[in-house]
Amino acid sequence: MALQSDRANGGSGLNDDIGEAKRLELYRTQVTIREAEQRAYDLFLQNLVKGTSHLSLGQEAVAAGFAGAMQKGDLSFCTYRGHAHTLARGVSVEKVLGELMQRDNGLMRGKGGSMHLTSADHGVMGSYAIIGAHLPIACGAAWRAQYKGQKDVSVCFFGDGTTNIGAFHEALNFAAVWKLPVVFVCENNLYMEYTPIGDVTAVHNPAGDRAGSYGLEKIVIDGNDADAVYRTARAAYDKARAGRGPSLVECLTYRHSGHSRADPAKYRPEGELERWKERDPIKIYRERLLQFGIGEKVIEAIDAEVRNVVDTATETCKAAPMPPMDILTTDVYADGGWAWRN
Ligand SMILES: Cc1ncc(C[n+]2csc(CCOP(=O)(O)OP(=O)(O)O)c2C)c(N)n1
Ligand SMILES: [Mg+2]
Repeated sequence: MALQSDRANGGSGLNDDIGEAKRLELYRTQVTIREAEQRAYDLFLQNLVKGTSHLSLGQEAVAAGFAGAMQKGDLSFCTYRGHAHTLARGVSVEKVLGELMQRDNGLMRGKGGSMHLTSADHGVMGSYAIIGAHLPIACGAAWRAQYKGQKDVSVCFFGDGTTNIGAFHEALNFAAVWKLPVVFVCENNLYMEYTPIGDVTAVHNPAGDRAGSYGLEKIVIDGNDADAVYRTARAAYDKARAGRGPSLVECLTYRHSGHSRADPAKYRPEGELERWKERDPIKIYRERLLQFGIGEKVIEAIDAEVRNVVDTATETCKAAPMPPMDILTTDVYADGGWAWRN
């Protein structure tokens, strides 16, 4: 199937429109997500991460590319598979791991856990565990920007399975009618929970083939190539800021792990994972950096720095206390309290 990454100039030709500083940032973000996610899994095996968690191993380029093209003030809306997008907006590894480990130093002092990462200061407007729930919410945020004449863009991430739920279609129609500054990003990792998306979907590209229904361009890109993702994101944000309405981008990618921590992913055909690992986004990007003349030493230094950050964060979180019980009665409502009012 032809990808449309060339349309967005996202092929792997040596086009240096991105620049070395941004490329190094895209690489660092992907490695940070990779290392933090692997650590989250190790900590789960040690029974130090409670509750369920959904990793983005293999999907790092989508988070890095879309966040890398955002401006301060742009808003991200994530699913339960949201560690990657939260880290990509600049939330520290310590805050994320601390939250997964239910520690007082966590992003929300351990109150939300893996599936509810939120940091308004970083523009991370929540992680939503109900499939499709956040697409209309992202429309609301974008409508506010349009109404107030503000220039931020709302960016909403979701999976392939989400395209078969009503809220997806309602949100797409609403955003298109109102020409809202919202970018819908489908991470097509080929599977819903355990079901291949192709088995239950009437079209080949679950997001791309539906775009025309809402008067939008079909955009299907290589979601494992951070440059292709970054360029596509930049074009979509420019369009949104110029008042030319929403975009729907389908990123083809693959999760290396199971759906959630409890899933060994036995349902995948033999060899599929190995084939996708040959197109590992971090492997692709290392090669890209080398093509652009960035030395092995620079790349290895980034790898070492990131490992150090993750190791230090892990130790800090292990030593951090659990939150005090009184946080149960704080921050329940916007006024900081918990008292019920009619
Ligand atoms: C409304 C609703 N129905 C069912 C579920 C259970 N559920 C959790 S994740 C998931 C699969 C979602 O697949 P996809 O949108 O492809 O996202 P991915 O997990 O692959 O990132 C389902 C059905 C849910 N959380 N919400
Ligand atoms: Mg999926």
